[in-house]
Amino acid sequence: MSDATYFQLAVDAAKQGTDTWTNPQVGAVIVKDDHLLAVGYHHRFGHRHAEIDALSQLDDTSQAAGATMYVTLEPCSHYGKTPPCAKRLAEVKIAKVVIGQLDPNPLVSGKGVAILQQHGIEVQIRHETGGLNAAYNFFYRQNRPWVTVKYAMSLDGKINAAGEQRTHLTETPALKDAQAVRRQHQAILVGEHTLSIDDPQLTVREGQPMVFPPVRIAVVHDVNDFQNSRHLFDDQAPTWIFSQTEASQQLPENVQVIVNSDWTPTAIVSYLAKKGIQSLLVEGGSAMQAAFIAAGLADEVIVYLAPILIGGTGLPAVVGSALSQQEHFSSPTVTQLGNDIKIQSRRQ
Ligand code: AOF
Ligand code: ZN
Repeated sequence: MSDATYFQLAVDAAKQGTDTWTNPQVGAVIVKDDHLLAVGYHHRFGHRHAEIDALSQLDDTSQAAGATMYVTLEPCSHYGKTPPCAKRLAEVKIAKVVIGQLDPNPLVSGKGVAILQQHGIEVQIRHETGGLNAAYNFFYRQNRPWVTVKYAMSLDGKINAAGEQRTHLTETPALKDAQAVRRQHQAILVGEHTLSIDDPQLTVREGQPMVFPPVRIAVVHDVNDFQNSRHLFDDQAPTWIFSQTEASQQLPENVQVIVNSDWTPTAIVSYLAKKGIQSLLVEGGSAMQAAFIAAGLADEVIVYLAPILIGGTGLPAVVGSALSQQEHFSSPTVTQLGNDIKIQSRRQ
């Protein structure tokens, strides 16, 4: 089989790692004399790395001598939660390593390849991600999380009818898809208007329970006005409240209040970067979303378009902050989901 085929097997294996959280999804296969000997992947944050998982599938590690490993990410060089994989590959006498991409994490970047080469291992880099780890790569290259702005709107561009009632626009297939979008982010954010009108759960309720659910974030003026939010203070996920004031009452253990006099999108994103959050989903409301867009901090926009006309003075999608100039996003991906349409477009 070709290099490309073996590499694709490693990519497919990596995708099985659904609980890697802020660690990358990584897959590795071991091949000798054109025979596939082992397939491994990083299963979960804190657990063994893909390379070690693949070695553990061999009947005997002596089989690794002279073999080629195809691995989607540069083998690590550091003592983290596990010892360095690059050294282990040298110990078991792997002859050649075909790597998808260099690791953008400065702890490793280039150092893994250097260790392999120092031990006489042939290294080939494909410069190919296999579609894996978009947020991980973005985070280490841009030093901030990837930001997605997501909303549902009617055919006449409104997210809500007039008044303080939540309007349901999309149907089950789109709602399910929105749950999958949540699953792809490490934090989900709403502003205080959405918090008080929707009392949102901000959890992933479709599919397998998540070992590391996204952090729920609410941006408010005064946390003490929201003690009665039913859902945000439950124990379903960690919750961070970005407030201008301290809480006067004790809050549940999973809730943290972080105080700052002005939680602008820039301040929010740099706080999240410091906390190692690689992806943020801004779910509402329209003023909060407009603020992220105006700050140049929307990397992707996902719109669910529902075949409903609201008319009147309903709340338009993304309203408030003006842009200094028009921004052109990528040619959108359009998906029909039942009666609704999903439109997805990224910053170019
Ligand atoms: C993984 N899985 O298969 C590979 C990783 O904290 P640690 O010790 O688990 O190390 C995490 C870092 O190790 C990660 O950011 C990346 O740089 C490197 N490679 N990590 O979780 C893997 N190969
Ligand atoms: Zn490693």
